[in-house]
Amino acid sequence: MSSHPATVEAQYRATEAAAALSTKTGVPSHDVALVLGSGWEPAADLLGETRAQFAVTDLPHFAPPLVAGHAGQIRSVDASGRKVLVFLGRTHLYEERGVDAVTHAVRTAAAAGCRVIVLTNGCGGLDPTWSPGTPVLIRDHLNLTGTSPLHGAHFVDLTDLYSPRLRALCHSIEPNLAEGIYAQFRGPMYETPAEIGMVRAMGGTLVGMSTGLEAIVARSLGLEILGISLVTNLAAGMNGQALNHEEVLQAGRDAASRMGALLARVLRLL
Ligand code: 8IG
Repeated sequence: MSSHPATVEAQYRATEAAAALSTKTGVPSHDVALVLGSGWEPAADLLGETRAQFAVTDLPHFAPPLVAGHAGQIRSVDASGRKVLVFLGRTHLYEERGVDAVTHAVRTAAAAGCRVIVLTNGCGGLDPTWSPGTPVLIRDHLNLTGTSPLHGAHFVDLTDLYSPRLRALCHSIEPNLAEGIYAQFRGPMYETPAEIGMVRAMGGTLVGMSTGLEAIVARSLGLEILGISLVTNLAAGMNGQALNHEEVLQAGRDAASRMGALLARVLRLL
């Protein structure tokens, strides 16, 4: 089956970005991609030796970040010989640049040689035992964005989207790591308490504005996917308090060293 023209174009843009990446970094090919979401950026410094770092906009077709706390940088890290392509920040659906902008980093990572992608995010939690700063492995997702990141009649299987092998590997490091079902909303507003009730009824336990669409494209390109959420707040309506973006960022900073240590150990075992 031939690809939809929009897929061909997205892949062409990714090939151009990957070529510029290898020129800029001097690294011909990367092994693992890591997307660091809200609150995860400080963990980047614990992963290994930084070989290059620059703004995402130094590569073709990347959009500059809109959101405070989303750094918009690309870093090439050598983690004991493993070449890790780190994206500090991402493009979100609510930025209204379209699904191809949201998934350009994923397509670029695949074009750069990555076989594994680690997608992280900051999110709300529906389990009251998950205090702010709790990491949770993503076992599956609910795509509640009303959109798809794929173009045309591209039928992609999403069984075991979030790799059981990689989740088992995380559990070998942290046996008590919780697992959850991530519900992706378009945002940028947080949910209403009624919507959190809907997510709960659907079996969701994490709510956020990223990751799911990226995972779908990663699967379509044959990457193995690990998803890890950092619960930075209790989901709306669960504790009688309003949600505050600055609190969300602070919960991430507070958890950064633990997250960095976890990611560094995961990278070594991949
Ligand atoms: I950080 O409670 C963060 N991101 N949709 N809901 C949604 N996204 C989030 C939340 C949240 N917390």
